[in-house]
Amino acid sequence: MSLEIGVLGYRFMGKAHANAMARLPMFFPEAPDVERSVLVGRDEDALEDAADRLGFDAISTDWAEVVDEVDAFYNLGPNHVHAEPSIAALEAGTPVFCEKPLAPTLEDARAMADAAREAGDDVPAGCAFNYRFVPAIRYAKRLLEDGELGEIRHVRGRYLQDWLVDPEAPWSWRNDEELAGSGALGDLGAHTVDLLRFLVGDDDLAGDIDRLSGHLRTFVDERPVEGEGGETRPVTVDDAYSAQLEFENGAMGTLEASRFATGHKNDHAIEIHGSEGSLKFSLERLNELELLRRNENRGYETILVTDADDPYVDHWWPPGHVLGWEHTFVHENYEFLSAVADGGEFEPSFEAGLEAQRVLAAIEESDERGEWISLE
Ligand code: SOE
Repeated sequence: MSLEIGVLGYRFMGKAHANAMARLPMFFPEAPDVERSVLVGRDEDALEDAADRLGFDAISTDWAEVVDEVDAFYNLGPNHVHAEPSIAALEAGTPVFCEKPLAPTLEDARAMADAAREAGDDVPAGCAFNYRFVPAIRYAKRLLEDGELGEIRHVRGRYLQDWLVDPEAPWSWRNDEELAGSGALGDLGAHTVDLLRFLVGDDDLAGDIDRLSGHLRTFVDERPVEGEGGETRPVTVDDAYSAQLEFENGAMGTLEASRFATGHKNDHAIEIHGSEGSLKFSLERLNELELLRRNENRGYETILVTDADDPYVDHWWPPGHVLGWEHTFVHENYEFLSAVADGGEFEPSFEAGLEAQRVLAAIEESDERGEWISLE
């Protein structure tokens, strides 16, 4: 029997997840069978067109009619529609996979995590932090868990894009606090915060973030509305943020993201330094991990994470036949849908989404108050 999937959202993320579901039977034959049953949105014509292209059986303009009719509900809409439909689905006992950031506000994220807790462990509620599913990131996690880097001292993460560097770039929901919650902070920073928590958040590594200081900046306050003959709308979110972190074990962290980093399109990079070694990862070279072992005194070596025994790689091509960004969606869909079929748990969960949101909210609070904020 196939799992029937309802998906809210048919643009960028709708396409990424629909593509992932379509790839599963070919490359992950052990994944449960899924049917792209119903695509949800507001505009019927656009929905019809998208459903055709993305392989959905039906469309609906009312998520409330869908959430308890399907075996899993994907919430891939803008941030301001994350909470209500996801909570309704969980209340109906339907597993939910929600795009990041979990919600526009900490309050919404808390309500979503509460709903997930109440739904119980056999109703997976996942937050789609896809970068956890890069093979090189899984490889890095294994090294860290095996203690290869020793005591963690420095953790660095930056996520740079440049699609708003032109002051005439059009206004979108991503520029609006009501709709998005925050700007570069939530959209990009959420990924980095989650990735660092995934990699070094264990108690025997850096542990939780204890306290932080944050700084936000909006460079362009108003943007033209596309096709509206000169009308502009205010930008009410950050274009860039930076933060300093202190971890439980005393490690220091620095974070940064921007939509104004000229020339950088999707440059997400992580660096970790421990007493025994260092590692570097960049999304722009996502098949590689750079590792330095202090005792070997040879500088960084580049590990190509494309071997059959590397995480997820055996499902794809022979060694050296590299993977890309879209594969991360296939991997996370495989894990999420397997959890749905087995009634098992999925990580990153809504709880992980909430933990990331707590960090984002503290960064905003620190910026507003001009002081360090404790997360305890
Ligand atoms: C923003 O440009 C964006 O599409 C994010 O929303 C995604 O989460 C990120 O993976 C790529 O950039």
